[in-house]
Amino acid sequence: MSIPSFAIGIAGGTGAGKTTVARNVADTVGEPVTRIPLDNYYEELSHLEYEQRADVNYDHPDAFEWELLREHLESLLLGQSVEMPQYDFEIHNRTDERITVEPSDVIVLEGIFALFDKTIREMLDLRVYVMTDADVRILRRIERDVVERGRDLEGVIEQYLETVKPMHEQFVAPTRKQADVIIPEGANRMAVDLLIDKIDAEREDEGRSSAGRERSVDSPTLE
Ligand code: UZR
Ligand code: MG
Repeated sequence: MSIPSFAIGIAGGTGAGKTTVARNVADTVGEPVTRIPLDNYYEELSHLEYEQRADVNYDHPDAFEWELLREHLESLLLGQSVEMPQYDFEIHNRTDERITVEPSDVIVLEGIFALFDKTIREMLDLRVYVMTDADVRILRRIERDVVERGRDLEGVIEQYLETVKPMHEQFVAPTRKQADVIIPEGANRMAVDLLIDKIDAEREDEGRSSAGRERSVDSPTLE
């Protein structure tokens, strides 16, 4: 267990390629990286029926349990493990299991609202916004929801127009102004390399750089 030396936040719209960037950073750092997917911090909704849960606006900041996320990020930054909730998109709810997540040298917080909360932003060393055209994002979103999450096309389109798009414009897109860096497209090798250089420089100060490790950036995947 270690006290993390670097925390990075990766925000951006749905389908922007946040997960790909987070995974590339994790792979390139070479050592275990502690990933915090914001999805795991959707509010517990067991008191609602499935149909009601399906109608929740998951693109609104109120859908998240911010207090728990703040607590967990703070604990990890202090070198303490957390019991992280797990989210199941098929049932629109948290699962019963929690997973023990240990802090490691680098922490990566990833999700549409990774840069939304001021307290959380201040805990991060580097704030990144992945900016990808809306047409590319919706195409990826359709593929992911239909192929991987078993949703029907009409439902995905309706949800996109009714909540995803307006909430993106109102709440997600403005957070790019809170970013230190804006990455065009998820699988942008140069951008990921620059991020790694920055992370390495900070960690070198603490004597734990991963410099010299082989770099690899894979293509975007649907997640
Ligand atoms: P990413 N989301 C669901 O579709 N169902 C849920 O139960 C919880 C979340 C979606 C959410 C948002 N919105 O657009 C997306 N809707 O997950 C964020 N509607 O995930 O950043 O990986 O696309
Ligand atoms: Mg993702």
